[in-house]
Amino acid sequence: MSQESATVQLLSPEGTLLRSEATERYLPVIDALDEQQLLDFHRQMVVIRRFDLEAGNLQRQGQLALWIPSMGQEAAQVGSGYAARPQDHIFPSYREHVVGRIRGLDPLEIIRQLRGNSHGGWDAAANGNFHLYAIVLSSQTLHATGYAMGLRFDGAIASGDPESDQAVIVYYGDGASSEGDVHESMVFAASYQTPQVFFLQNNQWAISVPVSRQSRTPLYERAAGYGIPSLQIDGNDVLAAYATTRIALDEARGAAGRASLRP
Ligand SMILES: Cc1ncc(C[n+]2csc(CCOP(=O)(O)OP(=O)(O)O)c2C)c(N)n1
Ligand SMILES: [Mg+2]
Repeated sequence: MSQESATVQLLSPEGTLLRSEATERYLPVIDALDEQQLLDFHRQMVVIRRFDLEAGNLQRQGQLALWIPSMGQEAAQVGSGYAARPQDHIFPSYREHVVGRIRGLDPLEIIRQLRGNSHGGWDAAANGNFHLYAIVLSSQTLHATGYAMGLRFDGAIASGDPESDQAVIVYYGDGASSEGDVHESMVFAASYQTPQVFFLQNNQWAISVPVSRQSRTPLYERAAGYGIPSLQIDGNDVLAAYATTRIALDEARGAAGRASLRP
């Protein structure tokens, strides 16, 4: 995947699939989906919004210490969540409730954690390799890169079989991208050519600080400085999230041309 400047959008505002030169690269990935899978995308987005509203209400009633809403980020999360293959490892931030649900995590586990009834989370191995939430901003990018380095050292990548080669996806926010941990992660990811996707959800705010104060350039362009290919997608477009993440993860696990690299 090379550096691309236009924002990837596969759905029109009316919800129809855009078939054009700009989208043709992604269409085979979308055309491979059947109607049931598309309905599942929609159902997951609707269900998690309802769950999110209920949890927000519980927090306002004093039943939860904290709630981290996912409203408005459903499409980015559902598309990328379904793009990961079963053997992949997911390192979330603290907002990817529906990604956890897609990987088999009971969302009540998240409620238990934020109610203080569990001491930190769930068993990732028993929940689709969906790792624990990270409240310390960006720390998960280091965990993800370390894990992805391990995959390379173990030879778990680049066999040419996307059904067994493993990859890693890590979620983080626009504010988190200002933390040093992201810089260190990207340096190691590029140096060791890790089988990994950095999925930055730019919701424009880090609590009260706008993204315009965090960066003078679009955040996805920073990746070029590390030698990491990147692109920007419309986060409200579930099909764009699915297709771009599926392709990026498969390129990462395939590690084309990099198999001879050794630590
Ligand atoms: C290392 C660290 N510094 C500060 C905080 C406090 N904090 C929690 S959320 C947040 C803003 C994060 O913004 P962003 O990365 O854009 O993610 P979003 O919440 O918008 O998804 C901050 C500063 C923290 N959790 N960890
Ligand atoms: Mg943000």
